[in-house]
Amino acid sequence: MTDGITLVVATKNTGKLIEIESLLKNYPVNLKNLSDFGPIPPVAEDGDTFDDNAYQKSAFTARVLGLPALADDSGLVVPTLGGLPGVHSARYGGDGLTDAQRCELLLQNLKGKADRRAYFSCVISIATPTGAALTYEARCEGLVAEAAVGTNGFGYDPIFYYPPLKKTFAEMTLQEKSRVSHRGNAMQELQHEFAKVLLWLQQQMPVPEKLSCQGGVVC
Ligand code: ITT
Repeated sequence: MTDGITLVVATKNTGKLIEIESLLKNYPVNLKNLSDFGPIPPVAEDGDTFDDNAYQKSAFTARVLGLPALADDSGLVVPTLGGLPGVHSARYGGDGLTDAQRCELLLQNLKGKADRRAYFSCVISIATPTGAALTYEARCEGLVAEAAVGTNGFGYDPIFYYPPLKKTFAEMTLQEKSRVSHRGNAMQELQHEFAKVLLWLQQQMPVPEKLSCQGGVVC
């Protein structure tokens, strides 16, 4: 926490929010999230790439709130399924499914396939109200497990097996996952140049006009 620059973490996904807030907690920025503000209109998230969608979310939120905003667009890419769920990860199988049902659907769709390679992709976009933005991206390679294992995390974590640690993401602590995950790695890129990013944000933000006061009258 600081009196310095405010950064709004623009996500409605609690799992993502917990990870991002934990990764930024020791950094000199006044972190806010969407629940610190009144309802804001939904963002059109209709890009074909993680990059497009991350920028749509960060730029829209920054413009609406008049504050710098950080958004994450991410998903699980399974090459043998033609890249699905990919950018559609949050809605794979339809809007009404739970995370557990989406995992089950993916397991069903991979039944009998020998190639279970998969990777998580993450793009972090930090935008200012003027629309200028910075982008960080990373991947994490692994396999789709044969069955869901573990209860931590969110989304596809129970079925994403990470061979170097011989665990699914849902069997890892928050810290373990963040050390190796797509989001953790993208955030590390940002953290490496955090001082420069803060300076950049300060330069991008409009300076409020100073009002002078004469005899108690603001003019
Ligand atoms: P916001 O747009 O509000 O940030 P969202 O969940 O809709 O929330 P995305 O459109 O980026 O976000 O969809 C990402 C989906 O990909 C997410 O809902 C999960 O199903 C999956 N996903 C992304 N990162 C993940 C992770 O670290 N672990 C498990 N699943 C993940």
